[in-house]
Amino acid sequence: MAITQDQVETTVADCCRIINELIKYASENSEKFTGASTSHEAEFIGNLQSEYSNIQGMVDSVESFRSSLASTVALGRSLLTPAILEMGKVLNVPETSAEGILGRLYLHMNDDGHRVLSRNFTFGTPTGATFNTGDGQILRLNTDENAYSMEAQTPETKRAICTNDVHSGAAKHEEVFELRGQDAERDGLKIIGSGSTGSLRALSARDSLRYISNASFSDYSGTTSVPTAISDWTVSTGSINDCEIETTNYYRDFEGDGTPAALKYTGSVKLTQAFTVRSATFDPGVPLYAQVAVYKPTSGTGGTVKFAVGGKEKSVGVNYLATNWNVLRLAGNSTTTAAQNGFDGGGNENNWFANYNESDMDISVEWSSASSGDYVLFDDIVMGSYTPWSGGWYAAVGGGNGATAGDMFLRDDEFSWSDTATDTAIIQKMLWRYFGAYLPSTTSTTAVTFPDPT
Ligand SMILES: [Ca+2]
Repeated sequence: MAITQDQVETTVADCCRIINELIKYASENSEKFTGASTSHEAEFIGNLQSEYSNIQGMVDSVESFRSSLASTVALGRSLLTPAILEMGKVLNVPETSAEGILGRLYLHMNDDGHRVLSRNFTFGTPTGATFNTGDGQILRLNTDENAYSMEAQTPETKRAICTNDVHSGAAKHEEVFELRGQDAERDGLKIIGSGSTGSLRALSARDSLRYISNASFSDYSGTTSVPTAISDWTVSTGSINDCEIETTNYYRDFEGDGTPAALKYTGSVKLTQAFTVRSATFDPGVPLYAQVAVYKPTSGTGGTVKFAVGGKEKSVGVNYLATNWNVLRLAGNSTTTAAQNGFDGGGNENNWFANYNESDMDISVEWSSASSGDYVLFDDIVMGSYTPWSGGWYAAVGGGNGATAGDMFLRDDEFSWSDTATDTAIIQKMLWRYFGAYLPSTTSTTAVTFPDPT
C-alpha cells in the first residue's frame, strides 16, 4: 500500500515529540536542568559542600552531563532528517536536502490547505531611542507572499544602531545600521537569543533609479511655474497645466540630486511612469519597499491621494493626512477608513512581486477629486529591496529634512524592538530550531491539519 502524506506527517510529529520532551526537561519545564537559579544544575552546584573530598569531580561530572545533554538536543536535526526525506518521496519532489524538501512541503501545504499550529508571534515595532537625532523609521515585513507569518525567527529583543552617517562614510540619506539580536547561550541548550548580527542601509530616492527615472521630480521641461513636461512621467489623467515644480518646500533630496524639487498638483492629476522606461526587473524572492511623500498645505485640503506600484496601491483621503509632509507606504489595497488611516504602517503580502505584478506594470501618483483653489505636493519616491535578517525583512528610511538640515540619522541613533511568541507549537518550533524553516500555519487549533504530537 502506498505511503500517505498523513503517515509521514505523523512520523515527523513523533520525532518532534521525542526531542521536545528532552528540550522541556533541559530548559523549559518548571523542573528543568538549566536556565535559572531554580534549575536542577544550579541546585546541585549550590548544595555541594566545600568539605566534600571530591567536590571538583562532582562539578566536572555535572558539566559533563550538561555537555552530553546539549549534544543530544543537537541530535534533533539528525532525528528529523530521515522523516523529512521520506516526505520528499511521498511528495515526489526533486529536492534531496531537508531544507529543499521543507520548501516544497510549504508549497504543497499552501496548495492543499494543510496547516501546522502557529508559534503565534507578536512582532515588535522598531522604536527610536529618545536621544535619536534622525526622525526616520525602520519598517518591518514579517508576512510572506501567501500571507503567512514568517515564523523562522527568534523571540528576543533586537536592536539597530547607526554606525555610519553622512559624516562618517555613508551617502546622504543612506545611513548604515548594525543589527543585533541577543547573545545566544554558550551551548545552545536553552535558546535565549539568536546571537545574530546584520547590516541595514537606509533607502533613498537614489535606490529608486533601479526601477524608475526622475523619482524625486527634479527634472522637467519649461519653467517651475509652467512646466511643459515632467521628465519621464506621463500625464495619464488631468492636464500638465495643473502641474508645477516647487523648489522651496520639498521633502528631501538625495545624493546626486541637482536642484531639489517637489511635484505640485493644483488640480486633479495623475502622473504615470511605465517600468519599461528604465527596463526595470523585479526579484520575485525579495519584497519591495515603496513610499512617496505627500504635503497637505491646509486642514481644508480635500480629495484623495493615491500611490500605486504595479497592481497595488495606497489610497488615502486627504482629510486623514497631517497638515504637513506625510508618507504613503505601499502596504495594501485596503479601502476601509481604518486601513486608510494606517497609511504609515509596515509591509504585508502585497510587497511581494507575486501580488503587485500586473500586465503593463507602472507606478503612479494621483490627486483625485481635488478641492478647488488648493494644491498638494508629491516628492521623493523611495523604492528598494527590503533587507533580510534573522528570518524577517527590514527597511530603514530617513525622515524628510526639506530645505533645513537637522533630522537625518546620526551615528549612534538607535532602535529597539522585541519579538515574542506563545510558542506552544511543537512542529513549527522544531523546524525553526533545526532547519531555519517554517510551514503554513494557523493560530486556530481547530484549523490545524498537520497536528502537533499530543
Ligand atoms: Ca524631490
